[in-house]
Amino acid sequence: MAVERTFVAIKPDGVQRGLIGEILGRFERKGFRLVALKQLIPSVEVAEKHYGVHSERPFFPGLVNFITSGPVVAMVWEGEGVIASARKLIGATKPLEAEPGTIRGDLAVNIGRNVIHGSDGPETARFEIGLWFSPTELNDWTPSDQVWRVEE
Ligand code: D4T
Repeated sequence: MAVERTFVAIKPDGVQRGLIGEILGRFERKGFRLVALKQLIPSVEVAEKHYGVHSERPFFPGLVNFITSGPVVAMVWEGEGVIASARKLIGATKPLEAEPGTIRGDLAVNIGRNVIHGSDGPETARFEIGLWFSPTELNDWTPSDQVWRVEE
């Protein structure tokens, strides 16, 4: 399976609730590589571009207000099949329908406060990484214990 990169963001509710460490730990323990990480309060422009596909939906203004309301932790994770796997770790969009063991299944109850975002496909991942990060913020590296996760 190909090595991919995906964009993941802990939303303002996750940051305010002190869930950063809990969430980062799940991706680390799974065996993915963190290649970029920053905390920022997103601009309305970035938020509107990020959620552009939802611009006609009734929840769009509230969504943009929410995502720009406080710090977000933006990340890029790398690994084999990381795009689909991150979505599995995150769980269903509606937290009450998310399986126990997933981030939303364990840590959230409401769709408008569902703690975390993850890119939903390769094209979205490329777009979102480019929207949130400049190329110089992405670090190429190989963990020294990689041999214990991936067959040579
Ligand atoms: P994100 O993009 O935040 O990872 O969520 P998903 O990929 O799992 O789900 P989505 O694109 O369908 O929704 C984007 C974002 O909008 C919020 N939302 C969604 C909402 O507040 N009310 C709604 O009715 C829907 C469908 C939650 C996630």
